[in-house]
Amino acid sequence: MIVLLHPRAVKPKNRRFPLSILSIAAVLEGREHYTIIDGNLDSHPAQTLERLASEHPIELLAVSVMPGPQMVSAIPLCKDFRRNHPGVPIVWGGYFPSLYATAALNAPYVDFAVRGPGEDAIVELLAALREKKSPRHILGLSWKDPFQFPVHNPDRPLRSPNDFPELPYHRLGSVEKYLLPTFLGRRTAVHNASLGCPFRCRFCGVVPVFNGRQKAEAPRRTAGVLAGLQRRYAIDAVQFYDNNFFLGESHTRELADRLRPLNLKWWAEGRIDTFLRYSNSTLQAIRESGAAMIFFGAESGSNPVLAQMNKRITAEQTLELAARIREYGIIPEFSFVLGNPENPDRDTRDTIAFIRKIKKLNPAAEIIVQHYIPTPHPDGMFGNIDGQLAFPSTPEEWATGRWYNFTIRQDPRLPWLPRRIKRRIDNFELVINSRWPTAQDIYLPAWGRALLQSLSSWRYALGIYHFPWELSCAQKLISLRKPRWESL
Ligand code: B12
Repeated sequence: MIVLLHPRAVKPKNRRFPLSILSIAAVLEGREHYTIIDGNLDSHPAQTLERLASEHPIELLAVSVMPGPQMVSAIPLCKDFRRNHPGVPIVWGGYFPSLYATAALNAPYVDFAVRGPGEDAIVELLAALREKKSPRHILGLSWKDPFQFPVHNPDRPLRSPNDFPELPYHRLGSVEKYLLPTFLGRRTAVHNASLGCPFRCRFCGVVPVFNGRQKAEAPRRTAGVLAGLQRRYAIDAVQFYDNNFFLGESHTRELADRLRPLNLKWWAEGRIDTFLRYSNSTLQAIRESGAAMIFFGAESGSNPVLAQMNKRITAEQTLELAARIREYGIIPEFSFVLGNPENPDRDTRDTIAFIRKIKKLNPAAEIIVQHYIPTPHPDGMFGNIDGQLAFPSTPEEWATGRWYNFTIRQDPRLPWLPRRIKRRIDNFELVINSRWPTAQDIYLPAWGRALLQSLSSWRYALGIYHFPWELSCAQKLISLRKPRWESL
């Protein structure tokens, strides 16, 4: 039997379909004897793993590992499993091994690391293990050769999602437990209508994983999958997890037209320039298809900084979009990356001023304030910081407080970001998120919203952000949802 393990990553109320492991399950379905353990649902995954091992011989443990909490959960599970079953190979896939393949392989309990797409890689790895062949030919695989450690096979080209079978949701056991209420609806599903992204922004962790490639699912198939979920499980909303949801206008138009009859509310991530190129009638179609909120990487209010990031948009386009999208009643969620290493002070001031302009044009716009947290980048990291940061060389080191806080973007301790500027960024974030508490927090009571707004309005009006201790206490009391912490 093959065990597909999705270690715990989120709190139960944020549980969603584990798309990564379901994508792997899709290619095994009907061909292999496999089972899924989802640590977001199963609170004792180690026991489940041992129970399964006592019932059936396990041939391969395949683990999906995202940087951060999921990697931290993966370590003890894999360590114990290796100790109890030393002969069973363990493969890691997902963003962690894709970005840090050597660090993953430095763990004695990781034998193989799959970089990038995993559907073909797992099938080929199983065949190589069974035939006792070298895995040298498996694209996107990193592995341990006793004579040359580690071996990074060439990257795997991205294939279209249309080439693979649909996801076997029923193999999750209790599908109901994944369809939880969000601001979009009572039963929210998640879906990927494409994989990868063709842009090469120099701050983005997606570039090294998909290497500037994107492949989309046919709109007919996307709508078919969602219609199936609606029929079987009565979904009423969907969050698209695509890195870059909006493609050519005709593709988006077809998708919108096909989604419309489903009456779903949806959220997705798109590019400002792409969206601006669409005609008014396409924007209307997007709205009528159920778009409630769209996340856009605005990143900065400075054109030279945007150019340095290789973002390929301008600040003027962001302002134009903020105004134009308002007419369609879609909430834009603009994300910013603050703290340009070359001049973090000026960058922070300029971006804060720019965000204030956006809020004037469109007060409903939501603002996500990120510190710039680099990931290795094939074109060189934004801010010319190559060589300034030595990334950890093992999962254990990534799990230490210093690097864990870096990954989860809480306290990244960046050599170029003085504490006082970091504090200014955090304080501004606290003020703006209190002045306009996110519409995404369905658990926030009306009194809580009113309290945050009244406590913060003078600060925002006067531009006084320092020492917002009263807001910090109020947010703790109310435990306001933080979309940034959830990376969406
Ligand atoms: C959904 C999501 C989340 C969810 C996770 C829900 C869950 N699964 O439990 C939540 C909201 C919790 C989350 C949180 C975080 N996330 Co997140 N998240 C995403 C998002 C939007 C989609 C991931 C996804 O499901 N993709 C769809 C599947 C099909 O693709 P995939 O995962 O890449 O899987 C393919 C391959 O990787 C591979 N594969 C994956 N697993 C396996 C396993 C095996 C065995 C094999 C062989 C192959 C394989 O095959 C799959 C099919 O080809 C991505 C951005 C994106 N659009 O990809 C960011 C992203 C992955 N997240 C990221 C980050 C940083 C985080 C956080 C650390 C940030 C934070 N604020 O703390 C946290 C913590 C992560 C954690 N909890 O452990 C980064 C990672 C890169 C980086 N910068 O380090 C991304 C890329 C966002 C970004 N642009 O920065 N996230």
